[in-house]
Amino acid sequence: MRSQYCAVLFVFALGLLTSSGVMGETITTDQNTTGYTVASDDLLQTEYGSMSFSGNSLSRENCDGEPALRDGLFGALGGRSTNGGDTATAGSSEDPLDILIYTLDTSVNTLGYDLSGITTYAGWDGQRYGQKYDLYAHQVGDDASTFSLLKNISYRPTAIAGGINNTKVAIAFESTEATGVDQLKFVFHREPGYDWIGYREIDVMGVAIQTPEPSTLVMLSMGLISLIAYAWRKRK
Ligand SMILES: [Ca+2]
Ligand SMILES: [Ca+2]
Repeated sequence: MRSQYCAVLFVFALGLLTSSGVMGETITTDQNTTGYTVASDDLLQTEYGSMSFSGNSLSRENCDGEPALRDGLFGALGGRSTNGGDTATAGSSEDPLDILIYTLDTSVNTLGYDLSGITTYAGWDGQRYGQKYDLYAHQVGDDASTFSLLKNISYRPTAIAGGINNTKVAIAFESTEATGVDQLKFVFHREPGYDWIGYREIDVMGVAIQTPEPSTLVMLSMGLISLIAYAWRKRK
């Protein structure tokens, strides 16, 4: 009896922790001078629908602009176009802010996607290697303007001397944090003294929410009806 009581208390405590957000997303950061291998099979590439951008520019210094963020390449070290970088510059100004919205394809996966994580990469031959943005998600069925804040990212370690600096920010979500998602919004910020940052890739990891097959639904309903009938007969 005592162990049952403890088990109930444990489950209750776990529920409280989860609902208060204590078990929220985890952030891992990394910095190097050698570059990163990025994903080419993430949702932003396999389930890309469309994108919209408002703000200043994602192609300062003749950089490649938005397509660089979902092409599966980190690109040559150095970032700016003259170095052969694969780069979108973002955070040009705070007025107006650079805002990028990605819409995932929900023509087949109508219930949206459960996200497990988002990883962003930056790199430059000077000081524009840090990352600073706010990440929001929109869920299937919500009003067009309803986005919920997932995370504020601000990561700019001291430069590794003598090297071309690159950074990686990996956000891992709990299973219920980013569910039924069909749009992601990135609001980019500048860093003091550096009006834009050289982003290289945005990898969005997750799975499509499966719509139950009609036959599965019928079988489930029949099973449920049988159970209710059995319970009812037993009571009598
Ligand atoms: Ca990718
Ligand atoms: Ca890229």
